[in-house]
Amino acid sequence: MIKFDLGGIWHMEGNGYSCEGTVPGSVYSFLLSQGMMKDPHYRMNENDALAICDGEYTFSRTFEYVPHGYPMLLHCDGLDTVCAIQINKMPLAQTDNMHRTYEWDITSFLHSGKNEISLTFSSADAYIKAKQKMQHRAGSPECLDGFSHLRKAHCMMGWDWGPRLPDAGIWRPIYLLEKNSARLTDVRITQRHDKGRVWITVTAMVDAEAACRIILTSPDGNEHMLQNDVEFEVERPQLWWPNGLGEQPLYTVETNLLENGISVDKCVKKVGLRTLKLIQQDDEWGRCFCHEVNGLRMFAMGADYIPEDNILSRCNRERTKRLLEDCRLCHFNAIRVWGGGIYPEDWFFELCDEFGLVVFMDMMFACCEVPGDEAMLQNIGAEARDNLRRIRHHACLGLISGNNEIEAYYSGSGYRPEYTLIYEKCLPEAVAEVCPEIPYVSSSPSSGGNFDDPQAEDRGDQHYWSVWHGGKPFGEYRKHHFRYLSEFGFQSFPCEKTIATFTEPEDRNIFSRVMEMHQRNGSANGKILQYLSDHFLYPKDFGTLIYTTQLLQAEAMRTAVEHLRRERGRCMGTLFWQLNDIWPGASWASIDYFGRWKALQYYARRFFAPVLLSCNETGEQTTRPIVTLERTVDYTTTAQLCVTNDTRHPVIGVVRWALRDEMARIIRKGEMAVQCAPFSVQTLPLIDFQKTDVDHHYISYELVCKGQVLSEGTTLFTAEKYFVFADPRLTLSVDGDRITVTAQAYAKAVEINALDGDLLLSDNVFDMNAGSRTIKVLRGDPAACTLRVRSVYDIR
Ligand code: BMA
Repeated sequence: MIKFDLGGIWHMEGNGYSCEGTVPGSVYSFLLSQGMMKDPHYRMNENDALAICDGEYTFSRTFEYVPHGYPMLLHCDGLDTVCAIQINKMPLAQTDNMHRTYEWDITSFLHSGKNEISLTFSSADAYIKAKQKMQHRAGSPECLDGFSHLRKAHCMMGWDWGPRLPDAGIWRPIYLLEKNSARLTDVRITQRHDKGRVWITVTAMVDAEAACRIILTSPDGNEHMLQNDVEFEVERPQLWWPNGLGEQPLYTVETNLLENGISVDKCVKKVGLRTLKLIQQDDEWGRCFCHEVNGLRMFAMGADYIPEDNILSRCNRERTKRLLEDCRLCHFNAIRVWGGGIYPEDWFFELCDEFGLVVFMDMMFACCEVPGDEAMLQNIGAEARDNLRRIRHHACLGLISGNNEIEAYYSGSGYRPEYTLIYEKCLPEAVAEVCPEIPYVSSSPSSGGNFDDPQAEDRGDQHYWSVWHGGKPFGEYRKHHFRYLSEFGFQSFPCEKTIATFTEPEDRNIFSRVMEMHQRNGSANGKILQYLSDHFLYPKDFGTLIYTTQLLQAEAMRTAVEHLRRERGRCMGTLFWQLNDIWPGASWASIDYFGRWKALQYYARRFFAPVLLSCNETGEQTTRPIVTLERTVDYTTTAQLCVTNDTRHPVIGVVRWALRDEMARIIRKGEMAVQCAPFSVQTLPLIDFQKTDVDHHYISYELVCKGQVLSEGTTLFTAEKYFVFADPRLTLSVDGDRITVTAQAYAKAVEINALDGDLLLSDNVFDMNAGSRTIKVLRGDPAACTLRVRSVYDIR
């Protein structure tokens, strides 16, 4: 097989535009690279960009061809989406699914010398509008109407966190293959584990008579020759574990197809040796939902992942690597790929293998009624096979779900039979054929199928949105007992540096036209203000408001995660909505479009720590405090501290707590011995503070093991707005890569803010009981930044 890459410079023509650009690339990436369109993320530019995609665009280039008497194949890894392909002006094929790979024999279209290939993309919006007219299909209201008719990443049509930028183009590699030899048509790697022993089988499929040479290289470099389709026992197998539970050793399987001893085709894959099951067994609380790795039931911790950019050619391995590294840094051991985007690139899975992130992947269907006619089912079946074949060998791939929220979405839909055909027949059939070893559930949230109560709390994974969409107070999380919570979230605004990239100074008010353009969840600003009024004093300016929204978000997620980790055993997973952003704007993300951590990501580093000390308190704020009502209502002020140990080792130490005043002076204190077995929870005796002065008193707590503080925090008994904070007179000093903060009084959510640069810190947005605290700079140069520090005291 000889490969001729057709990537590189192409010409694009259409809709009044004519320019050169780089393939893989798209209408937007071509026009942007030539300065022919404005940045669609800036101010209101999205509107112009949307209009640009209304037309038809032809991408073309020429290539030399010398006939050698062998067939020539055209291979396209991704065409987005409604596309007609011509070779030398002769129609070759039409495509309508960006998630598929296509290949055609084009030999008869070619002549010796210069040949031309052209791909004409027509408007996706026009396509879905025409289909929608014939048959109406419901879908998320933030999107272009009718998006479910086309197999194009739904979120390119808009979402409640992203713009409508339905780009078009050649979004993945395109190349020619001269078929001068036999070819590897498939390489499948399976594992068998039994009592610590592991066998690997590599099954290479070839389209002609030819020999395969298969070499297995262990993580320490030892090579072994394998026979095709013959089980091989791996010597001293090194098992792959999720982050925090062990190492991530990877073995390389290199398969060469030989003709006369020469390699004519090659496939290299990395595998991790592990078993990774989904356990759904009846128990005292219903039915568990839990990943089991190498026989160990793990508590999944992480977030939901969406596409990283509207312009897909701007995504790359480095960007994804940084994002996933940041997950690992914050103790994530799992990540869910949400179903309204794209099947991620190979590098995403390779990095999840390396970093130990178990992937819970939706197939690419979200919140809409996808038609289930014969042609669509065939299209979807092919799409599923293409992608599952590409990713199935990855150690990280732990669970596949048929869709995001569509089962729940169909409660009143007349299209239920079609739902069943797609998610309960077509997709599971593809999984059974291509990768039966990977667990499949038909939907997230899951019910067991057949519309059997997808919202049930006692089984399956759950999406819980009564906090946020339902407007319920944060304390509501504690009233629920989920088995695995794969979505729950709270919005915030990105930092001012990020807002500055898409606004002018006059736009910097959250209700301005430009800011609202970058807030895609219709009722969200009202919600933010509602929750703000429950918790904080009214922020004095835009910057303080931004900081406050990030605290609300972080506190909401902390309340939920700490509760779920206290319920370890009954609950076995918590993935918050959402990890990242597709553009700069308001959203549920913990890391913004530019990779900047919001307060939530720093909180996650603490609330996902393998050993967690958390506090389940009662106080005035346990339910939504309405001053006139609740003040007259009797409430208790108690605290129940709890240690969650998600490690293989027992935690033996002491928990120290103190009731303090606003100056952080100790009023009462105590300590309790802790002996918490591996993978378990120890709930400590309830501490009753009687009628403490909730406006002036708070509690601090820390877990100390072998002289080291493993986890710590503070808790108020009232809303932040009522607590009478003293001015902590925060100061900062920088010494190399260390930053020291000092506080003269209790300081809540102390934020070190680099106004003009980007710093990643070992900790940030933390509470201080007065005194000083030194933080390490993990990324960036503090000497080159103007630093500011603030805390909840400054919200007024
Ligand atoms: C969920 C997700 C997304 C959405 C989010 C916030 O249910 O599946 O569709 O962005 O809620 O509304």
